[in-house]
Amino acid sequence: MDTSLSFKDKDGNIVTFDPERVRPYGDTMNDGKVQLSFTLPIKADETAKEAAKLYAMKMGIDEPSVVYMGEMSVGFSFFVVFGSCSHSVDITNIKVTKVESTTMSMEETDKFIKENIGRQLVIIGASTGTDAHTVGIDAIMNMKGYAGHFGLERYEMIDAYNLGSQVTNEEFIKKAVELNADALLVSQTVTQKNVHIQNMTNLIELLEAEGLRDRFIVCCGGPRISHELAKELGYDAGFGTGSYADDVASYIAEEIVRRNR
Ligand code: B12
Repeated sequence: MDTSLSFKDKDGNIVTFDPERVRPYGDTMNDGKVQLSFTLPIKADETAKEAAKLYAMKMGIDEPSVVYMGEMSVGFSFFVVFGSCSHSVDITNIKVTKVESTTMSMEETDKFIKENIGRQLVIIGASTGTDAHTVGIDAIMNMKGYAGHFGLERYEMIDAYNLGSQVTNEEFIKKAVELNADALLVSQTVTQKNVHIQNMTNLIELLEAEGLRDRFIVCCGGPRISHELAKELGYDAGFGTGSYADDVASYIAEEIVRRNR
């Protein structure tokens, strides 16, 4: 089946969008223009500029031009390179593992919980392990929320506890039991040397060892977390960039109803 799409651009030229061969768009359809930035551990001078160009060419970028070079610190240079890429991707066969739920607004979720569960849900969250980043979990839990989406503390039917950062998995579980939590929210930002994998795996292992895994809905989130990774590590759901309190609140409420059916 031919799924390509032809249309006229602003200058009246016929251009084709082919979902089996998608390329970056710069100035015109299919021109493959990309921009990338990186740092080299060499001082910013003409040799470094040439090295950056050569590196970009080895990455498959045609006619790269260094549009910015700056000194980061002594012996380190930062580059922005612009060029064309000839590769393409076929989007017709892409399958993405997504959290199975319909995102509702805060008001809708509160109403859903009232009507279908009839009590407040206890949700506890933290940035766990050695991770000191709090902005992500605050965005999800704090009263004021993030980007126009109120956090869980604002929900009438959710009793939310934000434990902050660098919370050990042991402390986290202890608090979850003490509060008789319905759901645990783990935030992980640092992924260097796969520390997030080790830490998230450790939480599940501890829960399993204490026979508590099935007692809680366990979710995780962060800039490099996907639902697929979360499932692989034994979590119920994973949320990445661009997710808000609405997404996780809706999921937890719907999941509790699903489990009690
Ligand atoms: C602010 C910041 C800091 C602050 C954190 C302050 C604080 N109180 O949080 C400080 C300066 C302390 C810091 C420290 C470090 N940082 Co820092 N930091 C950042 C920065 C600039 C922004 C992160 C942020 O706040 N994003 C905004 C939030 C809203 O986005 P988010 O976390 O993705 O959250 C959203 C989603 O992911 C999701 N989400 C997140 N968690 C959860 C949880 C659940 C349950 C759900 C549903 C959703 C969800 O919802 C949120 C809203 O949409 C990033 C770079 C960047 N521009 O992203 C580096 C960055 C994250 N830091 C980095 C690093 C390396 C560090 C340090 C290790 C540096 C060092 N060598 O000391 C230390 C960490 C020390 C430690 N023990 O953790 C790296 C991480 C690289 C990696 N892949 O591991 C980054 C990417 C910078 C970089 N390019 O190198 N950092």
